Amino acid sequence: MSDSNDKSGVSRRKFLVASGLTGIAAGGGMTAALLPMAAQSSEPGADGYVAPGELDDYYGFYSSGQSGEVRVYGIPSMRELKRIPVFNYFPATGWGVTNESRKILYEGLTPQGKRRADKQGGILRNGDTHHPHMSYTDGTYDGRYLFINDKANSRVARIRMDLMVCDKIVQIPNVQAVHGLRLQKFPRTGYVFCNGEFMIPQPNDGRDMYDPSKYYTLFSALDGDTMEVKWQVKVSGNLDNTNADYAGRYAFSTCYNSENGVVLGEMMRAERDHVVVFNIARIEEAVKQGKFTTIGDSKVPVVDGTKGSDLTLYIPIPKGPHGINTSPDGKYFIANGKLSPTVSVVEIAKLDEYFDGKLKEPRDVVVAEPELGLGPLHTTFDGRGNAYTTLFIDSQVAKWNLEDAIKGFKDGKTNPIRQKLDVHYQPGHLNASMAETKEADGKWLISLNKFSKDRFLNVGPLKPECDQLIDISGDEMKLVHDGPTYSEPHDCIVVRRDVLHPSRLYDPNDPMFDDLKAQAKKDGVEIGKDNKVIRDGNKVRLYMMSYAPNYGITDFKVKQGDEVTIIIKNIDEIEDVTHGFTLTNYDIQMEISPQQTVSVTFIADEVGMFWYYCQWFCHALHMEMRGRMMVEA
Ligand code: RUQ
Ligand code: CUA
Repeated sequence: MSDSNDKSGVSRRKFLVASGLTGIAAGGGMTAALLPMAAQSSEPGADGYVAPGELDDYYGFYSSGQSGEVRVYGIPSMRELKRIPVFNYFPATGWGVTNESRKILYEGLTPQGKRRADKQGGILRNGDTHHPHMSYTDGTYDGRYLFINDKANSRVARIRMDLMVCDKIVQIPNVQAVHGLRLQKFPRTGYVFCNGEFMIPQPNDGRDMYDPSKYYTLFSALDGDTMEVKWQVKVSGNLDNTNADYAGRYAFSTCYNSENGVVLGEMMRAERDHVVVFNIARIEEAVKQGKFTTIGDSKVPVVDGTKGSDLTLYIPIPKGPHGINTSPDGKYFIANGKLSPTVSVVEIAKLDEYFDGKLKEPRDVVVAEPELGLGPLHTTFDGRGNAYTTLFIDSQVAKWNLEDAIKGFKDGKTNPIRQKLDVHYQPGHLNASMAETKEADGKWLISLNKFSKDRFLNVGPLKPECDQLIDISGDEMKLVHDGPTYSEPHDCIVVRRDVLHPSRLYDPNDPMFDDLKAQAKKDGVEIGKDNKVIRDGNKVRLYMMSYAPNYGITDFKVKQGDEVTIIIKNIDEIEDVTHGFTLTNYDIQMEISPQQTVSVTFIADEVGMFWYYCQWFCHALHMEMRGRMMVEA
């Protein structure tokens, strides 16, 4: 497939061939002298500078916390390229307005979620995204999908990477606050693993509310292809972050509240909490053998993985562990101590030994526990044996060597710490280029700092976060860029650009348009060929095309109270000529990108003449691209 990031010009193509070679050159020792001049000058510098007109080497996919969306960045320039609406309402594209997006936002909700949505016009309005992760094949990104959690309303969404548009959302039953989310890395995704963070009465129908000793939570596995929840595991304690190995055998989650406390003091009592390891084959076998229950109106099989179960292993970890990160060689995972200055390194091969009965003590799987500094939250990797851990309280990133940490655990003296770099301020997640895959390449690291304080112009009490770009290609980490990000990315992944091949236009044959085509067929209309108004009782369906700078229909009339559906196909085939449809004073606004068909349904309840117009600046005559709806009494 051709790199869809080139422009049509010949010079751009040349550049891309050349930059493709520089990628190889980095690993293969090819000299820059072999490359055309343009390529030499357009390589992003060590300072992360990407010249005007040049493209970044990586995509960054960021969550947005309580903004409920996903953001796409260019790395290393840190330029924001796009916002993908997911759990939020987004007027620019009509997310939450169009029939197509409303179906995605509604159909995967639980019965309780649907009741809530029904009371507020059919959508849940809030989301809290934390953990964006891209689908894998054989341990590295395959560019099919991005998955993301919603802590606020306990959902998981899938984003199609060819369009960078969300295509499925499911609400996870029997849990509150889906927090940690990671994907099966091998042989492919496969499972989407997600943690229910808060412990709740089960079923949560009014029983046991005042008896927290009966609360519990669940670890869930959904199928990334169908977006069905396949099984859930009842656990002891709560669940924070999660991750998976590179062999398709285990998932593991941190727990910061093994005490089952409901107030802060109770949750902090124990010196050690734990990581729970899920033995996937054993869980699948238990489900197959019918060793499960169900909860309330949910049909999802729930197996018992509480302490003592042979489906799980509980590893005691100091104290309130938070992030959990698998090393790109697949050998270790690291649980970050948060309230302990240590991180705990677990050797994944030892999990096999434990489950085979060869190790007796759960702590026997821990092979190192270096003390790094105050408030370790998350760790990332450079693919050269080094790990990088955020220290929230110290406002630093600590670089340390994994093998030295293991050595130091045995000999009591080898110091694994290579460098500590100040970041500004209070870092949470950090992620290095391709570090969540076996192809970690150790070029760039992004530290997502929760506080920016004095780093930017003051914009009032609510300030942006400060995401910092760090060059990790050499022996020393170098801070090269401060980037403000607003409410409030938690995490990001950094993906080599050749992994992705986004479309330039919509494909009119995409199954996403099948529902509209089926309706059109019943109406005797061909979408993209006809401009027609169909009356069907008090339902009116208006089919039209848009092409710069025209709408296929410039006036139509309906009766007050009619249910009106507008179906528009943008028949322009020129890249980036997006149109829109805004119906003034009817609160309707949506995007129509080239070769896309969208629809919106509303009640024509206000009598009078109402202009509709194109709100994406598409043409010199863009202002003139409009029409009138007449609503007769
Ligand atoms: S968690 S700052 Cu929501 Cu990813 Cu650690
Ligand atoms: Cu079409 Cu503006």
